[in-house]
Amino acid sequence: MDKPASGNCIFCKIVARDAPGSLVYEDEETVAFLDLQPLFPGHVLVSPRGHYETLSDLPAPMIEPLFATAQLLTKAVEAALKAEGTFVAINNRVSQSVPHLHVHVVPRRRKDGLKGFFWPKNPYRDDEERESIRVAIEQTARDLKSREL
Ligand code: DGP
Repeated sequence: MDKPASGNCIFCKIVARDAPGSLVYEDEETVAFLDLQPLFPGHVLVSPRGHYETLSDLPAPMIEPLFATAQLLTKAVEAALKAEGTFVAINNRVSQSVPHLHVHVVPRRRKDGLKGFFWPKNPYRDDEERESIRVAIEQTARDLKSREL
């Protein structure tokens, strides 16, 4: 399940070894390498080899390989860095500076200063708003799922 590299994509270049990348893991479908601008040392990015921009673009057969590698690296980062936990995240378009899908795996320690660093709390106006949003997402997920079958 491969998609051709995108000419000017830095992560495609890292995958192809045309650009330096501190690789920590690779297999047939995925690569993992150190983030150049880590939140903390040991911050790893896990990517599919093929050029898919966002999680929505990832073909279904690639979901397991990508998240299996993300899980492996979560364990490896915690153990190698003697971290207390990890933060695992994907930016899709908004706040995404490299448009080649990547899962951030960041080592975490209690009181490491990251708490709440990008999650402002925006409560629902009232129960009605929460319920209407719940229903909209539920219906859309059901529609998308039925189109898959
Ligand atoms: P995001 O903002 O979610 O798209 O994260 C992109 C990350 O990629 C960001 O933390 C910095 C990192 N990054 C950008 N350019 C390079 C590069 O050339 N090499 C490596 N290893 N990481 C890079």
